[in-house]
Amino acid sequence: MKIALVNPITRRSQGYHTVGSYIPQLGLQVLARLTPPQHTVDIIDECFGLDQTERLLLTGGYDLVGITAYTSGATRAYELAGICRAKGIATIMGGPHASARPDEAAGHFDSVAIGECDEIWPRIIEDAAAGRLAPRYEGELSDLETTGFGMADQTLSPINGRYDVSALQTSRGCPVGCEYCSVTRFNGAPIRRRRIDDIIDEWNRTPKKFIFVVDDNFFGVGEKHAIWAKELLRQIIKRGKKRLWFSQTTLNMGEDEEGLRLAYQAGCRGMLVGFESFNEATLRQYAKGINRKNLDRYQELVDGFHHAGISVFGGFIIGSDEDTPESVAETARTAVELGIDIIQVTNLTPLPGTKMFDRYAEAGRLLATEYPSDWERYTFTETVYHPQKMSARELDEAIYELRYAAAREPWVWKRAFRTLVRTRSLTTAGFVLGMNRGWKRMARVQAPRDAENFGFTPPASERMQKVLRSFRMHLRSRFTPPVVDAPPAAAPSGPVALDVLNSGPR
Ligand code: B12
Ligand code: SF4
Repeated sequence: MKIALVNPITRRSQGYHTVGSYIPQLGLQVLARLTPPQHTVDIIDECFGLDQTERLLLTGGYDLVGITAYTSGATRAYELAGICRAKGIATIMGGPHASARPDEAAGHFDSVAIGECDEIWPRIIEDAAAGRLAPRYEGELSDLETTGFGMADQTLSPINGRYDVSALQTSRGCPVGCEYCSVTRFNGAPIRRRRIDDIIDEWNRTPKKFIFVVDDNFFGVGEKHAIWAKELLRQIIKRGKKRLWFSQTTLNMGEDEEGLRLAYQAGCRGMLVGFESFNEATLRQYAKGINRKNLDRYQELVDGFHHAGISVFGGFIIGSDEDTPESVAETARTAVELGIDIIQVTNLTPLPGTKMFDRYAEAGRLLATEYPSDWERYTFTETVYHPQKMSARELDEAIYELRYAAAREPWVWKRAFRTLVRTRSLTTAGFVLGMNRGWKRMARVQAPRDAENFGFTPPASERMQKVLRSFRMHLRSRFTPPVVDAPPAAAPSGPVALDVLNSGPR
């Protein structure tokens, strides 16, 4: 059989999700490696654009098209499945959205695979080859150590583009169980670790110099996992090819000096840490106990990463029942003060399959409910529900402004310079510069959609303007010369209410 594995991307936020850098969709490389050798696999990743997909699918001679999808990509996944099915090509959907909404997916695909599919993929292939694809398959949370699952085909490149970095996973699962996240439900609370020898073997076969280690929680929250993670790091130092890398972890890693030192020595230059909020009630609502417990230690923990030479990519989720436009700017301000190197501010988004989605749906607070077409609005760049203390529009305005404030060249350079001072690592500062430039590019690509959404007469509300004025003054007082830059290139030159967008020489 000839198989195509596809990563669909929503049209609405193509730029936001993809321009930062081209990262492999690891699940597809994992399935490719598990495919029996008599079959061939092509990957088509729409992070490189949507234009070619239909032609590639219809002229590629495929017998089976497998599509993964995040929720935001589900609408596009259904569109592609329709195109394939009309031509008689068998289709199967897997990944986070199919796992959350299998019945919906079943209306568009011949078959739906739920959960982790390492173990069942060879059976799916066998069934497809025999023309008896079952309507539904359910995967299991396999023990990665005994089965050896989790290994990806690192050499397989998409047929429609080239990734910038490699992706690799050392463990799956997370015990924290945040209300807005589906990981604990779909990948389990216990952290399941792969064999260290397998990881080193795969590490040494990664084709790129930079690796995104896509673990849900690299360092974990308990001693047992920390001991394992440190042993892994020692083995990478000893036996692994020299690579720089980046991963995701919880805040508590900031207190483990030894773990951080080993991580730096093993090439780690940044960790994505979900701070989400500085408000205790919000953290309680998000069920993010690990952060709530450490709220008064944020500075110490951030410093821990910096002392080891590792930058902090801080994720903030805005729009809780406690948030107001003022608290949005306040969050960004506090993040700057803490010395977060890369600041990601996204709209709270209740995703199907999470407790948060059920709570909001039950309370009738979801705005975007024309499914499946509205799934493409679940991108984290648009408010899809009614916030409590502001309107959805006000929340969008606040985040929109921050997006552009953080997409300004002087800001980007200053973050890198500050990182250099804090971490005393040139490679870490270089990483931060690259990431913040990625955000800048993303904001530019996002500009036409923002223009459509806001008509570039936005942030009109007086309340919002006041908040942003104070945020700008704060930035200016921290960084001299003041933050001044041109508006994003793609932005139309319509009347813009806020000088954060149109100050500067151009
Ligand atoms: C790495 C990662 C990223 C990377 C993505 C890299 C890339 N190439 O796109 C980055 C950091 C860029 C990212 C961004 C985002 N992410 Co993310 N991310 C992850 C993470 C941590 C790991 C994904 C991974 O590679 N797993 C390893 C592989 C092996 O697992 P897998 O993909 O699930 O594949 C297995 C099964 O699902 C199944 N399977 C998957 N596809 C298919 C297809 C077929 C045909 C079959 C049969 C089976 C199958 O088999 C595979 C093997 O078992 C997951 C958490 C998680 N554990 O899933 C979140 C996760 C996928 N991300 C999520 C979200 C929301 C986002 C963002 C929207 C967040 C944001 N604020 O912007 C963006 C959007 C990105 C986009 N492209 O649209 C959500 C998605 C939930 C949802 N319902 O949509 C997750 C689940 C985390 C969460 N919060 O709940 N993310
Ligand atoms: S700590 Fe991260 S991976 Fe774990 S449940 Fe929370 S958001 Fe999900």
